[in-house]
Amino acid sequence: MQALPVLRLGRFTLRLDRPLVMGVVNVTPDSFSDGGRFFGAGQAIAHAKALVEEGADILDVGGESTRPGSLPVDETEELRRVIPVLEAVAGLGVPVSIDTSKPAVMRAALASGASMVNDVLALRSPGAIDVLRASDAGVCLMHMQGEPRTMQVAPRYDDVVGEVRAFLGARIAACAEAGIARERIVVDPGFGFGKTAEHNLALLRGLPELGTLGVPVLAGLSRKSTLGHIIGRPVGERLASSLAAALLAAERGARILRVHDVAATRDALAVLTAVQGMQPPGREGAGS
Ligand code: HH2
Repeated sequence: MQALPVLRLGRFTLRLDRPLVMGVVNVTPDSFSDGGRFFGAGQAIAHAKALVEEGADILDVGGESTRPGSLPVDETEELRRVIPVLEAVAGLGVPVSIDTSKPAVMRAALASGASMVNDVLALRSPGAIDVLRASDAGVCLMHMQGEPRTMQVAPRYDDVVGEVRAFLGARIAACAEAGIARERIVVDPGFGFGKTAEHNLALLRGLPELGTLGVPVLAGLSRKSTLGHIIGRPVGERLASSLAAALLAAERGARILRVHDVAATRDALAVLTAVQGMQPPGREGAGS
Protein backbone atom coordinates (compact mmCIF):
# COMPACT_ATOMS: atom_id res chain seq x y z
CA MET A 1 0.00 0.00 0.00
CA GLN A 2 1.34 3.49 -0.85
CA ALA A 3 1.81 6.04 1.96
CA LEU A 4 -1.06 8.50 2.28
CA PRO A 5 -0.45 11.90 0.67
CA VAL A 6 -1.05 13.96 3.83
CA LEU A 7 -0.23 13.80 7.49
CA ARG A 8 -2.69 15.26 10.01
CA LEU A 9 -1.15 16.60 13.20
CA GLY A 10 -3.81 18.43 15.23
CA ARG A 11 -4.62 21.71 13.49
CA PHE A 12 -1.86 21.11 10.90
CA THR A 13 -2.13 19.15 7.65
CA LEU A 14 1.24 18.47 6.06
CA ARG A 15 1.62 17.40 2.44
CA LEU A 16 3.95 14.51 1.90
CA ASP A 17 4.96 15.23 -1.67
CA ARG A 18 8.53 15.96 -0.56
CA PRO A 19 10.53 14.65 2.42
CA LEU A 20 9.86 16.71 5.56
CA VAL A 21 12.50 17.77 8.07
CA MET A 22 11.89 17.35 11.80
CA GLY A 23 14.31 19.48 13.85
CA VAL A 24 15.47 18.10 17.21
CA VAL A 25 15.15 20.31 20.29
CA ASN A 26 16.63 18.49 23.29
CA VAL A 27 15.90 20.11 26.66
CA THR A 28 18.22 17.68 28.42
CA PRO A 29 21.59 17.88 30.16
CA ASP A 30 22.78 14.55 28.74
CA SER A 31 21.67 13.99 25.12
CA PHE A 32 24.26 12.11 23.10
CA SER A 33 24.35 14.58 20.25
CA ASP A 34 24.23 18.02 21.79
CA GLY A 35 25.03 17.16 25.43
CA GLY A 36 23.22 19.89 27.38
CA ARG A 37 23.85 22.78 24.99
CA PHE A 38 20.19 23.74 24.97
CA PHE A 39 19.26 22.61 28.47
CA GLY A 40 17.85 25.92 29.73
CA ALA A 41 14.35 26.84 28.49
CA GLY A 42 15.65 30.11 27.01
CA GLN A 43 18.38 28.35 25.05
CA ALA A 44 15.99 25.65 23.86
CA ILE A 45 13.45 28.24 22.69
CA ALA A 46 16.11 30.22 20.82
CA HIS A 47 17.36 27.00 19.23
CA ALA A 48 13.81 26.04 18.19
CA LYS A 49 13.29 29.45 16.56
CA ALA A 50 16.59 29.09 14.68
CA LEU A 51 15.55 25.64 13.41
CA VAL A 52 12.23 27.03 12.12
CA GLU A 53 14.13 29.81 10.32
CA GLU A 54 16.37 27.14 8.79
CA GLY A 55 13.26 25.47 7.38
CA ALA A 56 12.17 22.82 9.88
CA ASP A 57 8.74 21.45 8.97
CA ILE A 58 8.20 19.97 12.45
CA LEU A 59 9.96 20.53 15.80
CA ASP A 60 10.56 17.59 18.15
CA VAL A 61 10.93 18.69 21.78
CA GLY A 62 12.27 16.16 24.29
CA GLY A 63 13.04 16.36 28.01
CA GLU A 64 14.44 12.88 28.54
CA SER A 65 17.51 11.45 26.84
CA THR A 66 17.03 7.96 25.42
CA ARG A 67 20.66 7.47 24.45
CA PRO A 68 22.13 4.03 25.23
CA GLY A 69 22.77 3.71 28.96
CA SER A 70 20.59 6.70 29.92
CA LEU A 71 18.46 6.59 33.07
CA PRO A 72 14.78 7.53 33.16
CA VAL A 73 13.79 11.07 34.24
CA ASP A 74 10.86 11.47 36.63
CA GLU A 75 7.62 12.95 35.41
CA THR A 76 7.80 16.21 37.39
CA GLU A 77 11.28 16.97 36.08
CA GLU A 78 10.35 16.08 32.50
CA LEU A 79 7.31 18.39 32.68
CA ARG A 80 9.43 21.17 34.22
CA ARG A 81 11.82 20.90 31.27
CA VAL A 82 9.44 20.72 28.33
CA ILE A 83 6.25 22.65 29.16
CA PRO A 84 7.72 26.20 29.11
CA VAL A 85 9.46 25.37 25.83
CA LEU A 86 6.29 23.96 24.25
CA GLU A 87 4.25 26.99 25.31
CA ALA A 88 6.83 29.29 23.72
CA VAL A 89 7.28 27.40 20.45
CA ALA A 90 3.71 26.25 19.76
CA GLY A 91 3.02 29.56 17.99
CA LEU A 92 5.98 29.46 15.60
CA GLY A 93 3.82 28.22 12.72
CA VAL A 94 5.05 24.64 12.50
CA PRO A 95 3.67 21.58 14.30
CA VAL A 96 5.50 20.67 17.49
CA SER A 97 6.02 17.09 18.56
CA ILE A 98 6.69 15.95 22.13
CA ASP A 99 9.29 13.19 22.43
CA THR A 100 8.07 11.23 25.45
CA SER A 101 6.75 7.85 26.57
CA LYS A 102 4.85 9.08 29.63
CA PRO A 103 1.09 9.50 29.21
CA ALA A 104 0.93 12.39 31.72
CA VAL A 105 3.64 14.27 29.80
CA MET A 106 1.83 13.56 26.51
CA ARG A 107 -1.42 14.96 27.93
CA ALA A 108 0.20 18.09 29.38
CA ALA A 109 2.22 18.65 26.20
CA LEU A 110 -0.86 18.44 23.97
CA ALA A 111 -2.63 20.91 26.29
CA SER A 112 0.40 23.23 25.94
CA GLY A 113 0.25 23.32 22.14
CA ALA A 114 2.00 20.16 20.91
CA SER A 115 0.37 18.58 17.84
CA MET A 116 2.21 15.26 17.77
CA VAL A 117 3.53 12.61 20.16
CA ASN A 118 6.84 10.94 19.29
CA ASP A 119 7.03 7.82 21.43
CA VAL A 120 10.05 5.51 21.43
CA LEU A 121 7.76 2.95 23.14
CA ALA A 122 5.13 3.21 20.37
CA LEU A 123 2.31 3.93 22.88
CA ARG A 124 2.92 0.75 24.90
CA SER A 125 2.83 2.53 28.30
CA PRO A 126 -0.51 1.92 30.04
CA GLY A 127 -2.87 4.78 29.14
CA ALA A 128 -0.75 6.17 26.30
CA ILE A 129 -3.15 5.10 23.53
CA ASP A 130 -6.02 6.68 25.47
CA VAL A 131 -4.25 10.06 25.44
CA LEU A 132 -4.00 9.89 21.64
CA ARG A 133 -7.54 8.58 21.28
CA ALA A 134 -8.86 11.63 23.17
CA SER A 135 -6.96 14.06 20.90
CA ASP A 136 -6.51 14.82 17.21
CA ALA A 137 -2.70 14.79 17.49
CA GLY A 138 -0.38 12.81 15.29
CA VAL A 139 1.82 10.02 16.59
CA CYS A 140 5.19 8.53 15.69
CA LEU A 141 5.36 4.83 16.61
CA MET A 142 8.99 3.80 17.02
CA HIS A 143 10.53 0.34 17.34
CA MET A 144 12.92 -0.35 20.21
CA GLN A 145 14.26 -3.68 21.44
CA GLY A 146 14.65 -3.57 25.23
CA GLU A 147 15.00 -0.27 27.11
CA PRO A 148 17.57 2.53 26.81
CA ARG A 149 19.59 1.50 29.91
CA THR A 150 20.48 -1.90 28.46
CA MET A 151 19.31 -1.97 24.82
CA GLN A 152 22.81 -1.94 23.30
CA VAL A 153 24.17 -4.78 25.46
CA ALA A 154 23.33 -7.67 23.11
CA PRO A 155 20.70 -6.78 20.49
CA ARG A 156 19.57 -9.89 18.58
CA TYR A 157 17.27 -10.54 15.63
CA ASP A 158 16.75 -13.41 13.19
CA ASP A 159 15.37 -11.03 10.56
CA VAL A 160 15.66 -7.43 11.71
CA VAL A 161 13.61 -5.88 8.89
CA GLY A 162 10.84 -8.48 9.16
CA GLU A 163 10.65 -8.24 12.96
CA VAL A 164 10.62 -4.44 13.02
CA ARG A 165 7.99 -4.38 10.27
CA ALA A 166 5.77 -6.87 12.12
CA PHE A 167 6.06 -4.88 15.37
CA LEU A 168 5.18 -1.58 13.67
CA GLY A 169 2.29 -3.23 11.82
CA ALA A 170 0.88 -4.48 15.12
CA ARG A 171 1.20 -1.01 16.70
CA ILE A 172 -0.59 0.58 13.70
CA ALA A 173 -3.36 -2.00 14.19
CA ALA A 174 -3.59 -1.19 17.93
CA CYS A 175 -3.94 2.51 17.07
CA ALA A 176 -6.54 1.80 14.39
CA GLU A 177 -8.52 -0.28 16.90
CA ALA A 178 -8.46 2.71 19.27
CA GLY A 179 -9.92 4.89 16.51
CA ILE A 180 -6.74 6.80 15.62
CA ALA A 181 -6.95 7.61 11.89
CA ARG A 182 -4.09 6.33 9.73
CA GLU A 183 -3.47 9.87 8.47
CA ARG A 184 -2.28 10.72 12.02
CA ILE A 185 0.27 7.88 12.18
CA VAL A 186 3.98 7.71 11.32
CA VAL A 187 6.29 4.74 11.89
CA ASP A 188 10.01 4.66 12.64
CA PRO A 189 12.41 1.68 12.75
CA GLY A 190 14.28 3.32 15.66
CA PHE A 191 17.86 3.42 14.40
CA GLY A 192 20.20 2.71 17.31
CA PHE A 193 17.48 1.55 19.71
CA GLY A 194 18.50 -2.01 20.55
CA LYS A 195 20.37 -2.48 17.24
CA THR A 196 23.96 -3.02 16.19
CA ALA A 197 25.50 -1.05 13.33
CA GLU A 198 24.79 -4.07 11.07
CA HIS A 199 21.12 -4.08 12.13
CA ASN A 200 20.86 -0.35 11.44
CA LEU A 201 22.37 -0.74 7.97
CA ALA A 202 20.04 -3.64 7.19
CA LEU A 203 17.09 -1.46 8.24
CA LEU A 204 18.26 1.41 6.06
CA ARG A 205 18.62 -1.00 3.14
CA GLY A 206 15.19 -2.48 3.88
CA LEU A 207 13.39 0.82 4.48
CA PRO A 208 11.16 0.40 1.38
CA GLU A 209 9.63 -2.66 3.06
CA LEU A 210 8.47 -0.48 5.96
CA GLY A 211 6.91 1.88 3.42
CA THR A 212 4.50 -0.91 2.48
CA LEU A 213 2.80 -0.55 5.89
CA GLY A 214 0.81 2.28 4.30
CA VAL A 215 1.81 5.13 6.63
CA PRO A 216 4.75 7.54 6.30
CA VAL A 217 8.16 6.36 7.53
CA LEU A 218 10.31 8.60 9.75
CA ALA A 219 14.07 8.03 9.92
CA GLY A 220 16.36 9.31 12.67
CA LEU A 221 20.00 8.68 11.79
CA SER A 222 21.39 12.14 12.50
CA ARG A 223 24.83 12.01 14.20
CA LYS A 224 24.18 8.45 15.42
CA SER A 225 26.91 6.01 16.41
CA THR A 226 26.40 3.78 13.37
CA LEU A 227 27.73 6.70 11.33
CA GLY A 228 30.62 7.06 13.78
CA HIS A 229 31.25 3.35 13.35
CA ILE A 230 31.50 3.77 9.57
CA ILE A 231 33.62 6.92 9.43
CA GLY A 232 35.49 6.69 12.75
CA ARG A 233 34.64 10.21 13.92
CA PRO A 234 33.11 11.62 17.12
CA VAL A 235 29.57 12.96 17.33
CA GLY A 236 30.58 16.56 16.54
CA GLU A 237 32.10 15.52 13.19
CA ARG A 238 29.24 13.60 11.65
CA LEU A 239 27.48 16.24 9.56
CA ALA A 240 28.53 14.90 6.15
CA SER A 241 27.70 11.32 7.09
CA SER A 242 24.34 12.45 8.57
CA LEU A 243 23.46 14.18 5.29
CA ALA A 244 24.41 11.06 3.34
CA ALA A 245 22.22 8.95 5.63
CA ALA A 246 19.29 11.37 5.34
CA LEU A 247 19.49 11.25 1.54
CA LEU A 248 19.74 7.46 1.46
CA ALA A 249 16.73 7.19 3.77
CA ALA A 250 14.71 9.68 1.72
CA GLU A 251 15.60 7.85 -1.48
CA ARG A 252 14.33 4.64 0.13
CA GLY A 253 11.01 6.30 0.90
CA ALA A 254 11.42 8.01 4.29
CA ARG A 255 8.97 10.91 4.35
CA ILE A 256 10.26 12.57 7.53
CA LEU A 257 13.91 12.98 8.51
CA ARG A 258 14.56 13.66 12.21
CA VAL A 259 17.76 15.73 12.26
CA HIS A 260 19.89 18.11 14.29
CA ASP A 261 21.21 20.07 11.27
CA VAL A 262 18.11 21.43 9.58
CA ALA A 263 19.52 23.90 7.04
CA ALA A 264 22.11 21.48 5.69
CA THR A 265 19.55 18.66 5.49
CA ARG A 266 17.10 20.90 3.62
CA ASP A 267 19.81 21.71 1.06
CA ALA A 268 20.75 18.05 0.64
CA LEU A 269 17.10 17.03 0.23
CA ALA A 270 16.51 19.83 -2.29
CA VAL A 271 19.06 18.16 -4.57
CA LEU A 272 17.27 14.84 -4.21
CA THR A 273 13.83 16.29 -4.90
CA ALA A 274 15.22 18.11 -7.94
CA VAL A 275 16.71 14.88 -9.30
CA GLN A 276 13.45 13.08 -8.61
CA GLY A 277 11.60 15.78 -10.54
CA MET A 278 9.77 17.28 -7.57
CA GLN A 279 9.87 21.05 -7.02
CA PRO A 280 11.89 22.00 -3.92
CA PRO A 281 9.74 24.48 -1.92
CA GLY A 282 10.42 28.19 -2.42
CA ARG A 283 12.62 27.68 -5.48
CA GLU A 284 10.02 27.88 -8.21
CA GLY A 285 11.48 29.24 -11.39
CA ALA A 286 15.11 29.15 -10.24
CA GLY A 287 17.27 29.29 -13.35
CA SER A 288 20.76 27.99 -12.86
N1 HH2 B 1 16.32 9.19 18.28
C1 HH2 B 1 16.58 9.82 19.45
C2 HH2 B 1 15.53 10.31 20.22
N2 HH2 B 1 14.24 10.19 19.82
N3 HH2 B 1 12.68 9.48 18.22
C3 HH2 B 1 12.39 8.87 17.06
N4 HH2 B 1 11.13 8.76 16.62
N5 HH2 B 1 13.39 8.35 16.25
C4 HH2 B 1 14.70 8.42 16.62
O1 HH2 B 1 15.57 7.91 15.86
C5 HH2 B 1 15.03 9.06 17.85
C6 HH2 B 1 13.97 9.59 18.64
C7 HH2 B 1 17.99 9.99 19.89
O2 HH2 B 1 18.51 11.23 19.43
P1 HH2 B 1 18.60 12.56 20.31
O3 HH2 B 1 17.25 13.10 20.63
O4 HH2 B 1 19.49 13.54 19.64
O5 HH2 B 1 19.37 12.08 21.62
P2 HH2 B 1 18.90 11.78 23.10
O6 HH2 B 1 17.92 10.66 23.10
O7 HH2 B 1 20.21 11.42 23.78
O8 HH2 B 1 18.28 13.04 23.65
